[in-house]
Amino acid sequence: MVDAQQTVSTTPATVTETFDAIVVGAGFSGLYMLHQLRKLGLRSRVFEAGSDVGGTWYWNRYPGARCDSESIYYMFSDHVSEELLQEWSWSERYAAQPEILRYLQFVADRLDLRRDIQFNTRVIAATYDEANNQWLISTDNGNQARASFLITAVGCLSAPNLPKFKGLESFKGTWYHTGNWPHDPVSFSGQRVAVVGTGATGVQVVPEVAREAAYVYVFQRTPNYNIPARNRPLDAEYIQQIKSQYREIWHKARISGFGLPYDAVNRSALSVSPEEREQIYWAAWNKGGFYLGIETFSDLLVNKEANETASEFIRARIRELVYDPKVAELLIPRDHHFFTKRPPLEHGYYEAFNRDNVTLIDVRSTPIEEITPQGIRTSDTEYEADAIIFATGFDAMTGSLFKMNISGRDGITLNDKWADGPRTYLGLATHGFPNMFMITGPQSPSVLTNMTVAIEQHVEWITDCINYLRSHGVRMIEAQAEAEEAWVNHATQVAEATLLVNTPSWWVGANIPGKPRLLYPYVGGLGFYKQQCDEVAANGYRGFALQR
Ligand code: NA7
Repeated sequence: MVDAQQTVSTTPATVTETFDAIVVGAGFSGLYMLHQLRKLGLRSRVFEAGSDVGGTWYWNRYPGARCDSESIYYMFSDHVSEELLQEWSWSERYAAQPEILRYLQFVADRLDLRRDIQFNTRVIAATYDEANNQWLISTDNGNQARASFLITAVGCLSAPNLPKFKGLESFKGTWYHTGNWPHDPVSFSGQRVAVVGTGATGVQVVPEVAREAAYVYVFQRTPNYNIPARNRPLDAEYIQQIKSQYREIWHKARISGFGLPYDAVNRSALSVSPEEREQIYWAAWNKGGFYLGIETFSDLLVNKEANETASEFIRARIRELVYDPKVAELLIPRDHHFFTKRPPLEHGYYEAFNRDNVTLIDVRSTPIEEITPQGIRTSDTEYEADAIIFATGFDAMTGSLFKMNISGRDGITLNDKWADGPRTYLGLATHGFPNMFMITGPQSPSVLTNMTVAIEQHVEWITDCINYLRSHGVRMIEAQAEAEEAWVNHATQVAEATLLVNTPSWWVGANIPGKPRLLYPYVGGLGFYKQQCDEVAANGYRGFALQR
């Protein structure tokens, strides 16, 4: 493998440099987009803030960081490269961050992508220059570049959210945000560590740090329905079997609701006897992972009574797993339904609370009042800590787009246009911002799916679209206001038919003060969504204005 540092492109873009396309971000989406643009013969440049490829897997290096999608499905498919698909073998059912990062480095090297990626370069402004029908991109190293197309590949969870805690600057220890973890090794050996946040990230951090640190305080505001991941090493025989079935696997994943080749069911949780229901839940629980939400019953996300049966099942498991009944009760969610917030997958999370060196603090009843030089003070106690880990999530879906200061036609900024919530056509484009595409933008399935499958679908749609524009002599494409309005209404209607909109979560923007409340990802299912995108393309890009 080629050394990343040696191959980092050292030629910065200059104001005179013009590309056919500029892609922002070098994670899964940016890498595949670049590969596809090259195949079309476009001169492209990727700007990446990190010093290497990886995106999410470059930044999230915290202890215990792993993907919650099964590794064999969380990778580039045969569409990208049959050869790489057959060559790469995962070591575990859920790959840990270092392995996923190695995989993305492997892909970047083998597809020779690095020479068109400018690392250590953050886009600070992107302005549509109407006179020239070009995007003008400014970066934090003072350079500018122009391009006909702007494609954002910035990820959905890439703007870390650090809540404003009074007194943080006075803290004498070291503090970290999981989404911006240091590259040098961090040791918590012998330390007292405070972990704030118990979402998918905090749930991964706690058992890992508990094994190493002298003491761990877990500050929980809202308990989650954590599902056992049941991670395991993957043996060569199993990997071989999967590799021989990939064609069918990817097909099934692409037409599925969640981008996973699981067997969708069509039965209500209320249509079977309590005994049968229990059996079905147990089978999924023992299998581990998202099967509990996907392969059990089809009405868990739309029917409260049906959902309550799954919620109760998990509550009973928490009572069994956690020895101290008082702690177990604190860990049991009651204020929302299962899967109406992203359920974390856990790797010994509940068992961690049976250890002598772990204490759960319920900050709902005793809120964090301030960070002190010694630690964290809640309304009733001061907890002394040598380190604080903030696992407090992200300004999801729109946070990173807003940070780029994008302005479209007539100087309208994306931030202003979306002040009351994102308005997109298919989550791919937005009116007033010609020749700009968003990979896994808001109002596309994105975070409600296995991301790599959603990413491939978007990248391929954008590639086909650009190819069409070039072969039909179209210089400019722009989502029409009416088509956008119809898509926003459709996405809203589908969302409102589910229980997701009523639970405060990052899916609905509830974790960021002042953020408009709506379901940011599209919940109509990936397969159905893909059909709609394909129909738009087949009808000459219906809903888009094309200018020759
Ligand atoms: P999440 O899921 O947004 O979790 C953040 C956690 O931090 C959650 O438990 C929050 O409690 C907690 N939080 C946030 N602000 C505070 C304050 N001010 N005080 C106490 N606790 C707070 O982010 P993750 O990084 O865990 O996961 C993001 C996604 O990454 C995940 O869903 C996967 O898709 C991968 P709350 O629930 O808001 O009460």
